Amino acid sequence: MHAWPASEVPALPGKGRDLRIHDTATGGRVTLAPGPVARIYVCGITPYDATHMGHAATYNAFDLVQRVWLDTKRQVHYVQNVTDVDDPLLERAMRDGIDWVGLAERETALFREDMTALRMLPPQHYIGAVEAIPGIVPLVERLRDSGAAYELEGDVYFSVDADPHFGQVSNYSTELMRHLSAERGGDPERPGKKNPLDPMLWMAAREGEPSWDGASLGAGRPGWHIECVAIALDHLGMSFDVQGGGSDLIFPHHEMGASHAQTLTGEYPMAKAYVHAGMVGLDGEKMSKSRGNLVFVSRLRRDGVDPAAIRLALLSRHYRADWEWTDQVLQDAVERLDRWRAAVSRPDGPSADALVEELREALSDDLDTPAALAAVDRWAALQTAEGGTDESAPGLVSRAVDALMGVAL
Ligand code: 5CA
Ligand code: ZN
Repeated sequence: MHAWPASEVPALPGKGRDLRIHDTATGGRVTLAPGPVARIYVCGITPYDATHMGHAATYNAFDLVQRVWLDTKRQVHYVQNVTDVDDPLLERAMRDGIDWVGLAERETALFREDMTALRMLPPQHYIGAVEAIPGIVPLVERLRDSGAAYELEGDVYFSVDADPHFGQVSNYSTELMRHLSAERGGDPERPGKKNPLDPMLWMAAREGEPSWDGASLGAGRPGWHIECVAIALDHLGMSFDVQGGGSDLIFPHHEMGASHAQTLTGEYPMAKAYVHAGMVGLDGEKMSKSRGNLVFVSRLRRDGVDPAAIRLALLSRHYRADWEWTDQVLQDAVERLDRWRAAVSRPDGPSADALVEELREALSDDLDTPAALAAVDRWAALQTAEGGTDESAPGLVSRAVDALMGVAL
């Protein structure tokens, strides 16, 4: 699959700081010191509806991770998937009486436009589940042949007990895992499973549903977690720097994915940090396609909202917080954008060298965007109140805000 066009990332004077970021697995902060190429996998969309503010907030967080790395003069190797075949997508296509392939293509195209408008950096490898199937089948066969997976009425399940590290991403209790498994696509009640938590690796072809050649597995389609593992291992290998997604992916998705990868390779861990963004809600509930309480990026764009204001709205909340989208959040962002643009449009201003260092410090400190915005606010207020004589300052502020936060002033 093709991704979307990259917006340019201006180079800043000096060098940024190594990223310190909260890791779900250890429950604390880790300092990531990748080699010359930092490696990141971020779970992509299931394309059955348009990009809402929750998605955008999550992708914003992982875009910032990359901008901090780029500022340390590293390269970034970024991989993202598209879950272009899965139960929710097939169910939506069925409900609306439309072709599931067409639905996935249409919503993926819209996602690319939203990401481009928001100046999110594109992945180098943007891979659909369907195109990953030839790589998934041999992995499932290997797991089965090594005894880490088993068949049940034609379907193939992963045995969580095969991984001694199972449970070490989420650190959730068995009871909570069971509850979340039922809620998020698992089938803990199905009779015949070795462990109720075991997730499906390969689903045998069902009447009326699409299926693919699975070699010795028989015709069918892949489970959700193995999809991301196959793509990540293929393009990044083990021990990549960041596995990212929203906090609703901690369990089962990232827990199971890590177990699949660790069992396949005998190496631990799959990722050096498991990083999760908080949930964005609307009217007291998590914004979600299945609940239908959505504010779409594309809708706001059609209504004439500047994408830079949408991005500033996302940046105004810390990525790990759960927060509510409101009209006020957007209104505040629109006003901030106006203030910042007025401040950088003057020919000179107060020196911005210290501001660049403040931004670097805030963002490398677990992506503290509220602190970063406050620092720019202070510079803009000083510019408005007193002005300054540094002719390079307004341009430097523009470049820093773009390079580190993806906001074009
Ligand atoms: N295709 C899978 C991942 S492999 C999937 O979860 N797709 S998704 O379309 O449901 O979500 C895409 C990303 O947006 C995930 O990282 C998910 O955690 C995140 N996300 C979904 N809803 C919200 C929300 N309300 N707030 C913040 N992030 C969200
Ligand atoms: Zn995923």
